[in-house]
Amino acid sequence: MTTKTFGERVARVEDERFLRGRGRYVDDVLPDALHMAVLRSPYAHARIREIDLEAVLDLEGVVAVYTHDDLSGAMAEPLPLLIPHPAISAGRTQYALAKDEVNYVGEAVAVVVALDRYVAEDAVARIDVTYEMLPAVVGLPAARAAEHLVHDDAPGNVAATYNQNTGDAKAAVESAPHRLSIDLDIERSACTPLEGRGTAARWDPDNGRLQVWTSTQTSTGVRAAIASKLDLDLSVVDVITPDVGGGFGVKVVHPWPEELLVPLAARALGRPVKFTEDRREHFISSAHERAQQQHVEVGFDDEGRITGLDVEIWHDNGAYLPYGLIVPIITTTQLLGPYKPPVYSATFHSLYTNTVIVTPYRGAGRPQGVFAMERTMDKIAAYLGKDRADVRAANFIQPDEFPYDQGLIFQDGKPLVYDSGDFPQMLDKLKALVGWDEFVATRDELRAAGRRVGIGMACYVEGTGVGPYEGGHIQVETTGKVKVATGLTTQGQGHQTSFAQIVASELGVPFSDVEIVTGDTRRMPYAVGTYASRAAVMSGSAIAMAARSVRRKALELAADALEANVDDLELADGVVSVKGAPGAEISLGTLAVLSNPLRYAFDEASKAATQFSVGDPDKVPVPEGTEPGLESRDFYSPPRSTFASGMHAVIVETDPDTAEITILKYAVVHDCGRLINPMIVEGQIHGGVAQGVGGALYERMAYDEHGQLQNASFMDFLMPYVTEVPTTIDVDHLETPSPLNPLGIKGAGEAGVIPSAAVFASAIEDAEGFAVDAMPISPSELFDLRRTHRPD
Ligand code: MCN
Repeated sequence: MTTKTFGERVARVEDERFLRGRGRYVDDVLPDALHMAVLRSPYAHARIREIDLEAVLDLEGVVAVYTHDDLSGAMAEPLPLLIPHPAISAGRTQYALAKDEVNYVGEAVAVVVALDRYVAEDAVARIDVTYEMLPAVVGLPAARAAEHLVHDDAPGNVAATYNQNTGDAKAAVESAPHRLSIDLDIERSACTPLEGRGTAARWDPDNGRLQVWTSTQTSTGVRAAIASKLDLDLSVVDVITPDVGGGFGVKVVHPWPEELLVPLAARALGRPVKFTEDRREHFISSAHERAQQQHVEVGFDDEGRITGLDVEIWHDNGAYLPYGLIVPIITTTQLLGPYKPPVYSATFHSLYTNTVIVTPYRGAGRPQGVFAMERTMDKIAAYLGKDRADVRAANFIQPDEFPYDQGLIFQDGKPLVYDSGDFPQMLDKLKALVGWDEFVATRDELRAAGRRVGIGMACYVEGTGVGPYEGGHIQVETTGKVKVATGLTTQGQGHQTSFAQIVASELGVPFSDVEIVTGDTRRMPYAVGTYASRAAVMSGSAIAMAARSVRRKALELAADALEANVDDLELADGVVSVKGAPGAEISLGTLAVLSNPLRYAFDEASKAATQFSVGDPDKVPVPEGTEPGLESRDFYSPPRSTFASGMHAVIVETDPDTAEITILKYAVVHDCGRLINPMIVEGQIHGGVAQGVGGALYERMAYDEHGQLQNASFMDFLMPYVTEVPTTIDVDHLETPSPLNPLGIKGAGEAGVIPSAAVFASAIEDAEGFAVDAMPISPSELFDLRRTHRPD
């Protein structure tokens, strides 16, 4: 029996297609489309004096050229600021094509549509723009100094300053038995999905319909933006998300200029148009994240219990603010992790710089918050001469304290309340998994033998499954196959498998009979998207609810057909049977036939409709009050976010000469409530850890003082290879079910990356014996740090 697959390690059904090269990405659709190429600003800050198109218009193969002057109506207005917040004092967003001014290298200035990409790129190179250079503000120190401004109407380069607190933290720190002041620094990094951004569009003038394929995490968000910017009814715009080669946050919600310009050109020209981003464009014109400077004041007692925590953060939001304050709000609210400081205050300053915009990147502000909190824990332990695990344990929220209200407002505007968890048990599991006590006991021996080894740990919580809602539609075909649609998109998370497991288990059908469709507005027009580790909680719950409705309906139909009571029926493996009456059964496929006013039966062998009738004219085919068809559409809206949690530990060895950092052991204990598919969750964690290794040890966006990105290619941006990622990542699960949703699940998609910077800083500091307060720390940075701390 394959029905009860919830919780099983079912192999991912989507992988065979990908492994055989049969994935279908945006660049594979509309092969005969015209190509769009983008002229991007070569300067970080400049006024546009003139755009001369003369050398382009006559070029053979060029079909159209657009600058800001060619845009009208809503398209000529700035792109939306997605999540407004009252604390925003200067909320600037960019135009689809720059108007008068450019604010980062890579900002779109003009587009060319041509017969092929070669011509389009050649034409872009011939556009002659006269710029008047302005001083560029690059990096947080320059933004804070505010000697120059990115936007004239943002004094001090401040987009927003915002405080949340649970009391007078300064006073609490000052009156504490012990106090520490800590300064921390985190660099910019980037998501770098292997497939960059891409959009293709086709306009059907006869029906007035626009079809758009785009590599997005939010097809309905793109659809809404296109409809409003191009002044179209929502119902005439279809957005279809084909396979997406990774998103990691960069493909969420806010419409990219190209996602609007491609449909605009397709409609204007009456021909299909396509844009495919190259790697350099991705680095200089999509989005980055992570850069923050942090100052922590902490007061604590002799046991290491925090009595007051006062944090100030300077957050680099880049040249514009498409996402409002989401990232710094997440940093400052989820910084507290599994701990319960009695008084907490966090202030952040979101600052403009003349660099690529900042939008949530997997973990979205949490890695920075965890860095601040976990560095603080390690420093308290060092100050008191205590074990780092013990100091953490002394500050934990206890299992009997859930639901635990941190007294803050979360990014969704709701109170920050942890729903469930067990941090002491998690710490015990982590220590056992990594061999914490054993390593600490033998560490000195290893060091005496000349080895620089160190161990570190980091803990975090993650608010997952944010609202407002997500939907699921389930339809049983007359063949007995089950078609499921949910509106959010998929980028490699294994939704086709894990959602099918939910349906198989809830409905009582074979796993192999379930087919999942995601991210197609034709199938599910109402949806939000895949971000914030929300798909399992949101779509998973909606799909489960829809499956339960279909199951109810199937049992009612079967009761009628089999002349039995619903209570006497059972549904498994796609067949409803009367308990204890062998042979009294009916398949879901037949019930689907019976639920249809126009009845036809399907012959499995001949694959043909064998009967066709209008049924019994005196009898409605489905129970009274329900719609025809064996199907249901349900939506799930959570009362608030559910909190996943986790703890990571790593043992590292650093080379005394080259400062190379080798990972000897990496261990993860994770709690995402009930596991739908432990193998998929572990895959997500492994992927997150790999991404975290990159962020902690190698990757940074290397801007020069003029705002030119020096490493905008995979030759120079050090993404870790398989040689840098640990071959074994030990994962253990803890399941504290969420009381907030029907399946008891919490999200898992970002978990692996969240504590990486903190856990590596902890371990490298332990190995080297000096403070590691800036991330990333590549071998060359470690080498330099050694020189500072041990000049001999
Ligand atoms: N899952 C499960 N049991 C749980 C929780 C989750 O089996 N208790 C499964 C889910 O059913 C799903 C997967 O784990 O198959 C991840 O679920 P979830 O935590 O809901 O995360 P999302 O599906 O919403 O994915 C978003 C998350 C984010 S925010 C980023 S960024 C990210 C990530 O997922 N980007 C990814 N993982 C990625 N993985 C790939 N391959 N590519 C990306 O771009």
